[in-house]
Amino acid sequence: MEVWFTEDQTKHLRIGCRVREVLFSGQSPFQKVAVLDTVEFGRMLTLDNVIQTNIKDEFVYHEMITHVGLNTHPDPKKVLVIGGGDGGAVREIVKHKGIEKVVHVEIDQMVIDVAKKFFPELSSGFNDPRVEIVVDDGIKHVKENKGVYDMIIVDSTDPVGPAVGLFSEEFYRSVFEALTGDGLFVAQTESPFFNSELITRVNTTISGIFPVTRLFWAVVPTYPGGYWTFTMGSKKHDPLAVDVDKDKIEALGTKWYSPEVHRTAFVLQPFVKELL
Ligand code: AG3
Repeated sequence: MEVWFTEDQTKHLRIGCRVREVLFSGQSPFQKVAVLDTVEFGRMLTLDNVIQTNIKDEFVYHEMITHVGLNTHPDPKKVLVIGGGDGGAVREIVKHKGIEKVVHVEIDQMVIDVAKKFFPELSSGFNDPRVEIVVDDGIKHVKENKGVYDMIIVDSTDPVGPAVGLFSEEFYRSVFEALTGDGLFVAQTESPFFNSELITRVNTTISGIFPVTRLFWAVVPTYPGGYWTFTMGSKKHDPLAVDVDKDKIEALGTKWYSPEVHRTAFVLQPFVKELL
C-alpha cells in the first residue's frame, strides 16, 4: 500500500511526499506534531500538516538563518532563538567558538522531545553547555529581556495560528529592545511567490524600526515555491559591508553557506526587489 503525506501549501497547491513509515504522531496543547519517514527527504517533521524540516534539505535553512547574521555581527556572544524546536538553528550557532550563551525559547515541549528522539542530527546542540532551553512564549521572553542579546533568530512556523504575533510590529519593537546596542535579528519570512504581501509588510515594518533592513534568500525544496526568504533587521552592522572571513567559514563545515553565498543571497531578482 502506498502512503502519501500532502501539505496544502496554498488553497490551490499541494506538495506530496511518499511515506515509508509514520514514526510519531501526537497532539500537543499547541499543534499536531508528526514525524514521517519519507522516501525522498528522509525523516520529516510536520506541525499541523505543514512541513517544518527534513533530513535532506534542512541544512540550507538552518545555515542561512544563523550564519549570515553571525558573520555580520563582529563578535556575537549571546544569541536568542525563538521557535526552531527541532534544534537545527542551535546546532549551527554552537559551531561558533565565540558564542558564550544560546537561549532557546520554544513554546512546545513536544517538539523538543520529538527532536531529541527522532532528529539527533539536528538536536545535537541541545547538549552543549552554553545552551539553555526555555519552554515558553517567545513574545513574552523578548518583552521581559531588554538590551541582552547580540543576535535574535526567529525560526517560526508560517504566519498562521500561534506564530501570527511573531510577524507583528509590536513584536519587532520588543526584539529591537531585547538586542544590545549593535545587535541584529534574522527571521524567516516565507516565499515571494506565495506570500508577497507579507514580505512587503514585514520589510516596511522592520525598516521603520531598524536602521538596516535586508532581505536574503535560499532554496528549500520542501517549502512553497522552493525559494525562501529571510529578513534581517540590524541596529548597526550591514551584512553587505562585512568582509566575511574565509577561514572562519570553512571551519564551520557548511554545505550551503559560504563567503560567496553571503553576498549572492542578497542579490534580489527584479520581482522580489519590487516587493520592498
Ligand atoms: N520553520 C518553518 C518555515 C515555514 C515552512 N512553511 C511551509 N512548509 N509551508 C522551519 C523550522 C525549522 N527549524
